Amino acid sequence: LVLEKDLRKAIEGRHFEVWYQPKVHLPTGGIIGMEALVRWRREDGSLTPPLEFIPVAEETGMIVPIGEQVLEAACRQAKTWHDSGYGHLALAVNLSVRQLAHKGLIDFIERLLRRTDIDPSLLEFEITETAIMSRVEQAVAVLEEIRRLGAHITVDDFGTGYSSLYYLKRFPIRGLKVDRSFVSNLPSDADDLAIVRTVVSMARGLGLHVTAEGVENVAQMETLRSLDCDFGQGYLYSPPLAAGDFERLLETSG
Ligand code: G
Ligand code: G
Ligand code: NA
Ligand code: MN
Repeated sequence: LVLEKDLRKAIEGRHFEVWYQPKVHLPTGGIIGMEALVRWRREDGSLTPPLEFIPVAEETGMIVPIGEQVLEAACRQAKTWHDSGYGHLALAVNLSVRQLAHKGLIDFIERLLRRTDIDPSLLEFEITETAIMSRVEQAVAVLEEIRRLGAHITVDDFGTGYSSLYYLKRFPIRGLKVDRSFVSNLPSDADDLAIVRTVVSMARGLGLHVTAEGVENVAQMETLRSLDCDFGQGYLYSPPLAAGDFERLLETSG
């Protein structure tokens, strides 16, 4: 309850920060974009990670205004980076079940795209398969609206939830993000190796991109490259960074 009350105040005061983790093109190692990840800056200056407040925000519906603040800040930041000559960086933003169910979502995104004037095709929403499957018909309608606006959808934490191969064919998605639990024991775990190889092969056949998350070492990276995985994200490249630090990373990675 204390957390809930503090969260309400944080929404009013806009006490959230957006941090960015680079997404890397595995064959070349170049940064192609970033995932926006929310953090809560407390009054004592400390930073509260999403896992400590997203569940409550989700239960109470507060994820809707928080998500709007995150999306707005991230789009403005992406626009600033594009205008500063950092290239066509893709921006990935997470969407939860409650946000998908919120009636105002599409209007909000549409207005935001107009206000910030960012290229919609550079905006990508990460949605877990669990969120999609929790109310399939409603989710499909929202995904189709997002596509109509020119933005893209990636299935997050792929392989961990309850899902159906049927939706990969039917839903307007661009890519799959292989959950880090399948990446962490590469290359020694033969099962994980087979799973990632199969996911990549299936994705190829369906015309989808594959991103591996949780890439922490060179052996994992090389294995993912040899499996023809498109993109990687993880501590090997960089942890999530505050905007200023991310900008320095862009400068040094040229
Ligand atoms: O940044 P970190 O790895 O601690 O994030 C933990 C979890 O919180 C991730 O699963 C991520 O998807 C989720 N998360 C982070 N930022 C956001 C956000 O802005 N909106 C939503 N809905 N989830 C987020
Ligand atoms: O899928 P999700 O949106 O939860 O992923 C983002 C979360 O994963 C963030 O909380 C981030 O801090 C965490 N993360 C990012 N890279 C790595 C990594 O290489 N290893 C591990 N264990 N966690 C990571
Ligand atoms: Na994500
Ligand atoms: Mn994930």
